[in-house]
Amino acid sequence: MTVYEDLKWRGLIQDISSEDLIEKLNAGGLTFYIGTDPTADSMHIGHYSSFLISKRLAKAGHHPILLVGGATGLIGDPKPTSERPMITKEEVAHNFEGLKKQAENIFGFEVVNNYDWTKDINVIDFLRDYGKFFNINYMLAKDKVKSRIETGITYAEFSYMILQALDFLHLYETRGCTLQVAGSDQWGNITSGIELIRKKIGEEAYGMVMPLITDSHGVKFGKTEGNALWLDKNKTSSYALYQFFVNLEDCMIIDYLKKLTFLSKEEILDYEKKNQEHPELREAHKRLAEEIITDLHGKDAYLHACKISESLFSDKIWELSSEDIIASLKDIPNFLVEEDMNIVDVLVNHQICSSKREAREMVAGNAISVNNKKITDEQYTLGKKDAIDGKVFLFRKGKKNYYLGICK
Ligand code: 629
Repeated sequence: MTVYEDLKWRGLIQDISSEDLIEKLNAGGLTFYIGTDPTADSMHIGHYSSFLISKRLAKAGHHPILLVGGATGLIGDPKPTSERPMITKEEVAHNFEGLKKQAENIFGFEVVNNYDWTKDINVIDFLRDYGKFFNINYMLAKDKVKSRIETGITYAEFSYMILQALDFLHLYETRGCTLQVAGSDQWGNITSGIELIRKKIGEEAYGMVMPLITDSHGVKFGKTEGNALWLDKNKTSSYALYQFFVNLEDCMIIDYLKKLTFLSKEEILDYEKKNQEHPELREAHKRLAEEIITDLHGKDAYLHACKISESLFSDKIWELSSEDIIASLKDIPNFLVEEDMNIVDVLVNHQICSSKREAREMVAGNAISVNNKKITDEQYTLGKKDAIDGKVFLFRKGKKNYYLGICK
């Protein structure tokens, strides 16, 4: 398959600005860029799914530039629904450093900062050298702006597309960057840049956008229960990533292998067969987890996450360290447990059960275990001997309710 055919097969192309781009993608040798704004000090799995295109195109012989928007981050790309709160210059600068380091470590490509060339443009020059090329009707027609006319959009966010267009022009003139890539929500910003380059210097530039990866209900990938899946392992553990990947819907897993890994078409079709024949083995899910966690945190981190996942909910939990258990289960309810407490009191004091009666019923009904050991005696006293490393209690109530108790 050609580069373009492979990207199409993986479902990674939603739109291209010109058919001429197809041949150029297949030939290699283009300088392209993809950007992100420093809205937080770590990228999340959504950024990863978009920025992975930089590795794909680099493998195809193109030259990547990654951009972190130290300038655009101060303004805010308008969201379709509402105005972004202004974040401080210090916060943007802090976030910039975090993202720059992450982008370099994960993708290994050059990172540029649009603050470097935007900071020197005064307002008169901005309006004369760039604003003069943007017709208001053109700007109002952009989807993200159009959807905000009713609810209101400030002049700052309205002007954002000019800043991103200015970036593309700057990288075109200084780096021969002829292609910008992004997720589909960036189409309007990218075409603004193509228009500015055409109008100002009479040259043709190109844009390519990918579909935003979602689950089968259209919910953005990684946006589960509000907490983002951060690429920084100190924010989201390898184990938490592992759990996310192995619990993905069967119906989406092959699509995710296409979009998020470098496995070949043959390998992916083989996983499709395995997933159809033995979905319970979750081989496709585990391979997706392996590819991404290895890329992000390294092979050892992946193997460790596997071990924890296999041990945590079985007798093998006693082989894990208390640090591993605490680090892996940051997202479940956790609390400090006094030593030598009656089991019923612990269950009620920490809201595992809503009453002493429920607690006694659960204990008698074989529905309570601590570190994978069933407790059936309501007189039982929980002590350090029951804790992993004398420190950690993993409570399980019923089939799937887990709570983490840490000895005081
Ligand atoms: C200046 C700023 C540029 C080029 C791009 C940018 C950032 C862009 C943006 N991107 C999103 C972000 O920062 O807002 N205006 O969160 C996000 N991007 C990755 C994908 C995306 C996009 O980081 O392109 O489509 C979603 O993953 O929304 O000169």
